[in-house]
Amino acid sequence: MNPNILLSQLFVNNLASAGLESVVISPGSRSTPLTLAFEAHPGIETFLHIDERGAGFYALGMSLASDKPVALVCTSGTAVANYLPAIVEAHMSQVPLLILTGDRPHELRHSGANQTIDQVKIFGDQVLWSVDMPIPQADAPEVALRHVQTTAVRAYTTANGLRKGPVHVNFPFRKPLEPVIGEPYSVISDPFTIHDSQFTINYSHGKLSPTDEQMEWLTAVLTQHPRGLIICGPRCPGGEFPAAVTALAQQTGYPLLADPLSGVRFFNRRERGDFEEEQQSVKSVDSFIISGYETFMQQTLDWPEPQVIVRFGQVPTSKWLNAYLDNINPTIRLHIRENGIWADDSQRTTHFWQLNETAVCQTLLTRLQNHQPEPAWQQTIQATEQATWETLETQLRQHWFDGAAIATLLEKLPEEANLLIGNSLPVRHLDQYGRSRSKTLHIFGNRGASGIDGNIATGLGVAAATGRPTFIVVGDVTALHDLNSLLLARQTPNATLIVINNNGGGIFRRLPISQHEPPFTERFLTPHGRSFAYAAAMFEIDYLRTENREQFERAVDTAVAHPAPRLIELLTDGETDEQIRRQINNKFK
Ligand SMILES: Cc1ncc(C[n+]2csc(CCOP(=O)(O)OP(=O)(O)O)c2C)c(N)n1
Repeated sequence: MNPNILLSQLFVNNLASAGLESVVISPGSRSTPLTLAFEAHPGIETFLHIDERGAGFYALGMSLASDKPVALVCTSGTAVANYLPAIVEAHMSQVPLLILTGDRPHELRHSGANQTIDQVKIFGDQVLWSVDMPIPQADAPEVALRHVQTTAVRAYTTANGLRKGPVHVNFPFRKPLEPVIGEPYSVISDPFTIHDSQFTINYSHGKLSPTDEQMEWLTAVLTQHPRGLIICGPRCPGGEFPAAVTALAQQTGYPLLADPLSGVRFFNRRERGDFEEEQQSVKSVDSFIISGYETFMQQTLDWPEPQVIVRFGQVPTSKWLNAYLDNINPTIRLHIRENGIWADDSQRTTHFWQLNETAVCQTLLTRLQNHQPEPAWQQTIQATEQATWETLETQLRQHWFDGAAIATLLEKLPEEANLLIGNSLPVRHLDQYGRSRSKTLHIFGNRGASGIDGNIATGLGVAAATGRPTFIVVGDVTALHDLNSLLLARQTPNATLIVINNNGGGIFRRLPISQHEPPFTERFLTPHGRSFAYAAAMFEIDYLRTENREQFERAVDTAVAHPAPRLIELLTDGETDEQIRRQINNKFK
């Protein structure tokens, strides 16, 4: 068999045995051996996107939703470079990706050969590991074959380590790249027929458990300081973490400020037990989860200052929460992150612990069993939260603007739905107008680098990986940026794309540059006058045009009840929307 194909199969077999389940392939010649090897593997599902930039984000979305590495395959040249935006996001948000690129053999590099660029370490520090493979040889020694196997497993486990992220493996292939006509490449080669040894690799890691000393110290800190806050930023762990951290909030009496992307703001808090007990417990957990801070922190708070801040996840989305945290003087600011990645741009963290977040919460809970929190502190914050939402919800009912559309959508999303929230205004509106509730919503966003690129592809990747009802909410400029990813929409009928079309980048209206006309409108706002009806027609997906609350509600109801590849366009006036937002904010000043 062609050694390129044989060694690609050996590599892919070992990726599969390490746990790989999905690959996103883009078409090209130099990657033929990899494409054939994936195509032939029965245990790995193959997806396709012709645009490598979108393919990168599609894989990122799949990986975000499944929390497992997803592989990418592309040919040599600028195809490789098109992965960079998704790789940057994956690196910043610790999302595992395996980037497998076809390359020319060494004799064709730096020679003027067609479609040949320098791909070795092309992604620099944006990947966790970068390997340039040897050229496959027919008579490769056993050690070279074991190297192929080992590299596959190491690539997978490095991407999926304590610190997750992208890994790049570059594959130089010398022609011929294709099987001989008639040769059955699709019969997957058993790795043991490639070479005799029964060599397999098993690679795993555990979790980082806290020490007794750490837990003793923290228990003392929490019991001695009645006024504390727990902050859950984006990308907190999933699994048992939301329940564990909210139980910790109750046990310590520390209100929990939950970012919309933390996995803690929207999750079903019902516990087993009789109905009344269940309602009680949901209510009591609910009262500890605070989500109105982007609004109430715009005013001067008459609370005493907290003494302790315990943080999880990335830097919060909320500007006002970050400003508040920067302006107070607690004794202890502890940040706990098992991946060990610093996330504090105000440089105020006093204690950083690289520990498993859930293990810390659960251990503390057993130690704090008899701890009685002081009620005054929690009551102050809960009262602020309650009053905020009372006013805010009245305002959101009274006024129709893009922020109210996000609040309406949250009401209507079914339990266990996915929401990919686009950058720019959508994520900020979700932060400000998305009230915490006992309903599990899986919320994703590209907040590592906050790009407006690839947002549609990321959402469709989330939809493809989960099969759950998926809603993708983006602005019009964001949608235009990633329009060709609509090519993937028909294969994910569980995904609805909502484009909030305010004819340009509405977020810039919030900035001081909006006072400078010209060049504000032409160079920043960038109105384009496009309707997405034509895009929907081109990609043959359902289209619903909405201009007011009633039409929007009806469109979302349709999308929930009758899933289909669909685009809902919400036409709004950016200037009015911004005025309404300011008017509502002024009620809190
Ligand atoms: C790839 C990329 N290019 C440029 C930007 C800068 N940027 C941030 S928001 C924005 C405008 C987004 O407009 P739109 O998607 O219509 O959303 P809206 O602001 O109206 O919510 C731009 C250009 C960015 N974040 N990422």
